[in-house]
Amino acid sequence: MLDRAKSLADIIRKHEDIHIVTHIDADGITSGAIAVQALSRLGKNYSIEFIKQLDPSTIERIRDENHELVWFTDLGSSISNSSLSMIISDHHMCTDDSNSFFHLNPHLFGLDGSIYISGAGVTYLVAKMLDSNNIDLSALAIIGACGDLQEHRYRRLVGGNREILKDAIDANVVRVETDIQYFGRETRPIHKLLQYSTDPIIPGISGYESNSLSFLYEKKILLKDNSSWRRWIDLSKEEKRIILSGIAQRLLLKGFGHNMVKKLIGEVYTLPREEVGTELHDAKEFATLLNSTARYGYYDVGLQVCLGDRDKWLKKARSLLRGHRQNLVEGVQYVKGEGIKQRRYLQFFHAGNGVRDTIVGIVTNMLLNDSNIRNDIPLVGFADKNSREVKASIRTTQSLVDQGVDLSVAIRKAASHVNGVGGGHSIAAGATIPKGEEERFLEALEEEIKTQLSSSKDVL
Ligand SMILES: [Mn+2]
Repeated sequence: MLDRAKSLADIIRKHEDIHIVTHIDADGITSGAIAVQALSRLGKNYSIEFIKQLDPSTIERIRDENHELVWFTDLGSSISNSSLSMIISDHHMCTDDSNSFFHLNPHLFGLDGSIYISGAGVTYLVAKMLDSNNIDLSALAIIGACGDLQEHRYRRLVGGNREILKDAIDANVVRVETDIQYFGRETRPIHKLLQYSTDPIIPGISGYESNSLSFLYEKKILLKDNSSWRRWIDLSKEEKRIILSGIAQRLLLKGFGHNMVKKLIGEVYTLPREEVGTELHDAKEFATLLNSTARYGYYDVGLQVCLGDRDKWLKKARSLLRGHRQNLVEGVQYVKGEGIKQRRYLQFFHAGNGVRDTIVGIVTNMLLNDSNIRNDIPLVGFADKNSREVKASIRTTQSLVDQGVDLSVAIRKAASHVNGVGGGHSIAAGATIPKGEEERFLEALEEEIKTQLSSSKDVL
């Protein structure tokens, strides 16, 4: 992969004007920011755009713009043999490895792009090949990886991400600690952190504010320091230990095994150069802040924060974050109100205009992690993209992936069956399909998932 990164760097050096095309999620924004920094440090001219998805009309439009060189980051793996002058640093599943000399992607090396390295990670490798001084950009690659939940499966970054982490530690831009895995260590009041816990769910506490408060009273944990809510980072080692063993006890009492308890603790990545107690100090929280910008069309906001703004753009990002949280809560409530429809091998909901197409994937993931919703079959979420197209997001669990489910393959087949496009990762994937084709799409998807499950059983 490093050799390939070097080839991409060599191509970049031969050009003066480079147009970056990246994705609208946290991994895409950090990828774009790494590319921007690397090019501006080289003194190259650059421009950048953010897109939701790379469909044929977008590729055609970009080709018509006649850029000297286009750099696709965190997307582009689906482009097959186009006449564009381009390089690609992506980690999504790819089907076509022709002309792969300008395409850096873990899948081309037989590596799993959903955990091994992110879009920001592969883009970082190119930046590092351009100039070894770019290792300070490794912090952005760690944020991107966390944005794509790459640390989630093993509670730590592995593979290529681990190598990047070494750079980040050397450059003193990231610090690794072992701590609770719940979201919001830096910014959430402790009872909120427990109330919103999802993986593992704490029986009787997740989802219940009052139970979360009384659990902490019982453990004699002070909730406030003067007038401000204490956060996880404000707790002493001993207080953390008391809370963690209390949660572990509850899990074991309710019959969850030690494997579930083990999930409570893992690596967390902090950014020592950022202010303690802010969203920027924790890689996961930083990623969520970014997710609330470009998904709502505010592309510049997240990008400027990644490029170092800590003033007006950060303020704007924080206000977008509040809106994003609200939209996610409302999205989940909306779907619960409408109900999830069950089929044999999958379940689905159609939010229509009730949930934005750019966050339906996150909402689908939150629902699959909800204690009141089954997770033994994949969940599909539909949301209208416009009057002609529907966005479909599908999420499943690691356990189904281990049993042979590969959503990226399934959704690609099902989408092309109805003249749509789809792809992604084995555990999380998405597609855009024509409106009115939802039922045919679901049938094809369900058939494919059924085949995947039964053929993996044959092997066993
Ligand atoms: Mn990505």
